[in-house]
Amino acid sequence: MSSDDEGGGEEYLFKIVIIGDSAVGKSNLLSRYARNEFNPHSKATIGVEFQTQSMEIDGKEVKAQIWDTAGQERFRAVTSAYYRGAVGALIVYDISRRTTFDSVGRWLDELKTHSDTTVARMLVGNKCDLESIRDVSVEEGKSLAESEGLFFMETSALDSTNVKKAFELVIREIYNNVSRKVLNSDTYKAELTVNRVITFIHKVKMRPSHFC
Ligand SMILES: Nc1nc2c(ncn2[C@@H]2O[C@H](COP(=O)(O)OP(=O)(O)O)[C@@H](O)[C@H]2O)c(=O)[nH]1
Ligand SMILES: [Mg+2]
Repeated sequence: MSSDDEGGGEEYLFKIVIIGDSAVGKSNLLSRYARNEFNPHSKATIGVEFQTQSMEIDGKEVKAQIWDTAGQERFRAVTSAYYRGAVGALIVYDISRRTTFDSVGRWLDELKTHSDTTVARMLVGNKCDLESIRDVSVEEGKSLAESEGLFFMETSALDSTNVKKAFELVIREIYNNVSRKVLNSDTYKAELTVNRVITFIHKVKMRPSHFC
């Protein structure tokens, strides 16, 4: 419980999932964001893992519970439990490996199949430090994001480019949609009063793009 509770503050908890092919840098994006760490040696994660990271928006504590796959993506076996309740998603590919970009459509389908609510989605072209061996252009990433209605950023978990921005943009978007919804609905107001923790999301409206 946050200290805010005594003062009647609201608390928000949003589940965000990171998906994409194996070795695109999902685990490193999360460790860079949550702990400012980078691991040059890819390690298979054991068990489903999430990390919780807080940020303050409008003076309120907003917590993101960010889930990382346990390496099941290698076997195309990410379970529905992984997606359950997610209100945000980062769909990651590696700009130096085209096959990982080709898989984005499949990941979007899977996300859609398993989510029961609208999800704030961001397409992430990771490893943008590898400019010399780039295999997917910025334009291609941008145009896919536009056609699918996704936010888009290129990131580098290695040199930290845009990592914080990418996560925070998704978190803010979820928050904005929730507060808009709350403002307009007595049901949501009641829910807020009773539970203090809400995990809802409404439609994504803006699509700012950021590049390396
Ligand atoms: N050059 C570069 N390598 C990265 C970056 N992010 C991750 N890697 C490397 O890519 C490999 C796979 O990363 P990992 O986070 O385990 O990928 P995951 O399977 O998607 O979780 C590791 O060797 C990382 O060190 C990045 O932004 N730039
Ligand atoms: Mg991983």
